[in-house]
Amino acid sequence: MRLKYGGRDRSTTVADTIRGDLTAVARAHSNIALVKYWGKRDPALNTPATGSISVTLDALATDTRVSFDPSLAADQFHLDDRPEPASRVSALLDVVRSQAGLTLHARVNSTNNFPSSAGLASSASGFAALALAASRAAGLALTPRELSVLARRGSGSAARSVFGGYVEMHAGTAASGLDSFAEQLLPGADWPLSVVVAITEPQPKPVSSTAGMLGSATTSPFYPGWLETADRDLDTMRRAITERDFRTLGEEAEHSCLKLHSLMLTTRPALIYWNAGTMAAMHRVIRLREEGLPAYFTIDAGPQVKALCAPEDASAVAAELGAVPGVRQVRISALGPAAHLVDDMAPAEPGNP
Ligand code: 2P0
Repeated sequence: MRLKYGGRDRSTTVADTIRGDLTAVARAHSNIALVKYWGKRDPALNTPATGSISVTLDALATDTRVSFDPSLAADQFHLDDRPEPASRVSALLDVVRSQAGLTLHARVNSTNNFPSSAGLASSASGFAALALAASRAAGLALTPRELSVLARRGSGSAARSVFGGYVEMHAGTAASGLDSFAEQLLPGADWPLSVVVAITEPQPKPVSSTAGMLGSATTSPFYPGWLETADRDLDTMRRAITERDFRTLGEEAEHSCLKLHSLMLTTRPALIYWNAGTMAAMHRVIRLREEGLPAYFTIDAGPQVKALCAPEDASAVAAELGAVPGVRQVRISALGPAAHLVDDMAPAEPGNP
């Protein structure tokens, strides 16, 4: 039986009507990759060409409310209280609707407690929160692995933000994409780590990761080398985490970061995400090590620098990075939890542009 609403071309099934108010609110935390993802195996299913390893960040979070609503003629998406194009959100909602046998459109409201689209992985926390809120609002109870597969459809890095602590994403080989998911390697509490985030530019980045990585795969002469060395990097990082070997973790994270940016710099047109503050912060981290303060840098598809260090060194590293010319703001993050449902959304962070 199908019920029509308002005589228009929107319909819902009886199952829709017995699921309560079809609303859920979820929180997911951003993550930073220690071994980076850059390149897709299947762009349609958004499977990555290589695996990756990340840590989930407690201080950077997205809250997302999803309400399926029979009165809507199209999906609506608001980010930090401003209307945004809903196409990528709708694509993920379409997967949820098809799994749940639902035809309703949804109202989606998201807030980030950090600048969006500026190399702080807002798509990771955003799509992980959306996957959890949308699947629950639609009445689905997915396993963490199923949730990770769903989040990956929205954004590759989002598959990792489903989990807390140290997380590995598996590239998978299946044409279905069902073996391309993340899982936890180690809870954050088992090996506490701090990430000092040095923000050099809060404005959105000029080239999206999705477009950038497609360009790298087709134009950078370094892309074959990137694919060839991925498994070795993953093995070394996995071992460093298992053995709680901070020096190897840091050295490998810096290497993966610099290899990623070599790939970006040799893409046509070139992807130059760094600014002068980025460069100055990298050199400062190297000098801190020489001066006896163990810290290692990593940088994503943006100009922000993240320094990895022991929790007891975090305030000293933050003070040093905060004094670097071009660094506008510094945040310290511990390792964060898995994506989870919350009662209501936190208010948007004041000053978030
Ligand atoms: C990472 N990044 O591993 C790498 C390092 C950026 C640099 O994952 O196309 O936004 O949505 O799957 O997940 C950013 O890529 O890309 C990213 P899509 P996503 O964290």
